[in-house]
Amino acid sequence: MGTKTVFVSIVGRANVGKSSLLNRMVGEKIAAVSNKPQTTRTKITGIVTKGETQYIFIDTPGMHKINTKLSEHMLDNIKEAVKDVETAILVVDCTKKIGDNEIKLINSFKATGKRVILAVNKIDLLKDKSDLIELLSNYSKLYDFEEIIPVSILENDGIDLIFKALDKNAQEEPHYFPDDALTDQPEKVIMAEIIREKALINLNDEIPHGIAVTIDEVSEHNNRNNEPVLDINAVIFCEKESHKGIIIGKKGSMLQKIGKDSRIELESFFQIKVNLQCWVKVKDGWRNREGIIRNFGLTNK
Ligand SMILES: Nc1nc2c(ncn2[C@@H]2O[C@H](COP(=O)(O)OP(=O)(O)OP(=O)(O)O)[C@@H](O)[C@H]2O)c(=O)[nH]1
Ligand SMILES: [Mg+2]
Repeated sequence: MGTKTVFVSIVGRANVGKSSLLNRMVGEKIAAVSNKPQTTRTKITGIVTKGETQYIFIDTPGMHKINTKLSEHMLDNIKEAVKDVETAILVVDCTKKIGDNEIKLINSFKATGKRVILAVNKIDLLKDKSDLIELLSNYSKLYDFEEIIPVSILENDGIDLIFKALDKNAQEEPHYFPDDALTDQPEKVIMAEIIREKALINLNDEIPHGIAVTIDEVSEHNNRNNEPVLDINAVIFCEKESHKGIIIGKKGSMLQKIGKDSRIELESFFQIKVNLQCWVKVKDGWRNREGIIRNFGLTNK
């Protein structure tokens, strides 16, 4: 049997559901998802092999206006993902009008003659599906999309149609990853992202954007019942002393909640008991400090 491979960038403005789509396609939760814009900060690769075809997805940060050094790196990641890959999925939110971010992305497709599938997401939010017709027609005037597919990633509606559309773009090539691979992210990055997602989900307002998580130590020991336990030492960084207080919460309650939610997902992902220690530290205005951004692994890889 010949093997086929297709590389696909997933792009779109913040909060439209790109990482949710990645997780759906891969069939496992590998990318952080939250209702806060700019959840994703780097390129995240998700891999699915179905029969002869390997699909390699590159999730990207949401397209946005630059406001920090970190966001410059995030935009570089998007540019590179559009440039390097022949096929893209543009994800848009069906409840939002076409905006500058969509226009910018479409212009970059035009410059490279990209093959693009338009996934019009969140159709579960529409009471009247006829509202879609005008939006789909407006998008079709902007670019010669290979296909325009209304989807609800939340309700797993239309995902099979995206796979079908991608099959047309698969090339006769060897598979780049083992057939059971899900992602190329190192385990420590997956751990840090799970914790950052739980912090994003639990915290309000401006704090989430200033959070970074590092995993300092991972080791394994056997508990009294002789079961293996993964010991994880994590640090949640924030930008201000006042934010540290909020992340820790009254009598440590917020940090406990973030830690508990994280532990449950870590145990389910890694299929092992987890003992998680989370610390909170301040790094003043780190999102504008190049060296720290680099240390956190958030520069363009
Ligand atoms: N109602 C509805 N919500 C959805 C759907 N897909 C995703 N969402 C929600 O939209 C929010 C954003 O989802 P993400 O997958 O993090 O979006 P993203 O495009 O990766 O966002 P950034 O990484 O910030 O650019 C989350 O609260 C999701 O649960 C959908 O089909 N319907
Ligand atoms: Mg995302």
